[in-house]
Amino acid sequence: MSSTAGKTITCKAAVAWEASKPLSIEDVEVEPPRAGEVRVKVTYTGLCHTDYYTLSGNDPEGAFPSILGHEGAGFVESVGEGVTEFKEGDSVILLYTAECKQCKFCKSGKTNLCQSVRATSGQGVMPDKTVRFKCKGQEIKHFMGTSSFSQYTVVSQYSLVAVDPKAPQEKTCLLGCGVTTGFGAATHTANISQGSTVAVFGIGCVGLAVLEGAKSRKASRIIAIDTNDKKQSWAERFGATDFINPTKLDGKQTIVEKLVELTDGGLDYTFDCTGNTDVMRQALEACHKGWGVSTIIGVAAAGKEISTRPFQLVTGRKWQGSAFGGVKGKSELPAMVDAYTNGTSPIQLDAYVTHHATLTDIETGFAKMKEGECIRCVVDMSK
Ligand code: NAD
Ligand code: DAO
Ligand code: ZN
Repeated sequence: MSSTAGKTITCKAAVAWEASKPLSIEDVEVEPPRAGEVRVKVTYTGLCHTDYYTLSGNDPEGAFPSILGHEGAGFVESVGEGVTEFKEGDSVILLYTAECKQCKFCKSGKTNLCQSVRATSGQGVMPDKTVRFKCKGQEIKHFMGTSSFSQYTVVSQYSLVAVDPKAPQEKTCLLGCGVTTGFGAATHTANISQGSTVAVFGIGCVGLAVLEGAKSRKASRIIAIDTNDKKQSWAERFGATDFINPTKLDGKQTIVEKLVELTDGGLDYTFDCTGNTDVMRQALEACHKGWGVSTIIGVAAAGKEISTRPFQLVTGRKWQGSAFGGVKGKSELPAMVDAYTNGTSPIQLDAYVTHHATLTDIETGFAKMKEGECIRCVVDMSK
């Protein structure tokens, strides 16, 4: 048993004291895990736009003060009463989309949206409605049931999965959100079929992973669309056959008209990976009449609504959404990690990491993310 088991651990964490303020590196106290919980030593975490979105105060579920971060990997430090699935030293990936295998949602076989801890994780508390973090005598909220911006975190036993310990956590942490989300949206939610045509709007981490999913399904044409020309070479490297910058069209055609012309009536599958509701509409309307399916992955700003003429749907286009790519974390991530370690994965996981940061300079990492040239910044939580 670890020497820290059963004791409160004091460690460093990036605390979000209030919305729109920089994260503050603090000494935090992390209580031992209670029944059904696991305490994890976080080694690496990716920075995702959702962390920034919540920090900006735009997330209706955002609660402060809190410890953000949801794309994390690490080792189990200790387990609470009744936990048999994990032991000290297990290499794990945190799951902001939990999987309990027992709730109505898990058992339905229709969705990955486990509800076992959803109500409490959305409120920034553990399933027993209390918190495990304290700083300067104040209680600190959890985030998405993960809080990976702390050197130690406590999560529900449903919010993590054990994976091959040989796999490098500085890479596998990315499977905790962006990469799995895009790849799964293509291969699970949309279930792209061989020979089909695909358009991906927004070529960040998520969009690149959609491209890789489409390529793995042998789509015949994969059109990447981004307002940033620098994304062209990225898109091509990840499987795009074409790249369009919609701001560089000659003015005679809209992006929808251009796509419909290029694909003889529209695409079989489109994806929004921007979070922009106008783009979501473009993605839907660029679908082929009768069968085109558009998948929304992007998270829109609070209060935004989508619209289209209902006739777009009456005439056979389908609009759907995807969270965590429709992937069930416990059931599916171990095999995705194994494919990575044995070299058979269709996902170029290493290539997504363009920037590095340390916990102490996590704010620099966020700044890089906002500059638009960063695909993913991975934070070393030990420094
Ligand atoms: P990102 O910012 O790295 O990438 C977005 C890309 O969209 C950028 O390259 C940007 O240039 C491009 N873009 C912006 N406006 C555009 C426009 N009008 N037309 C075409 N391209 C445009 O973001 P990311 O990390 O790849 O995440 C993408 C989205 O997915 C975000 O909204 C994020 O919150 C969301 N997300 C959703 C889930 C989920 O489970 N549904 C999970 C993770 C992330
Ligand atoms: O309500 O059951 C639920 C799940 C809500 C979580 C959906 C997450 C999708 C967007 C998150 C972005 C990345 C963390
Ligand atoms: Zn469940």
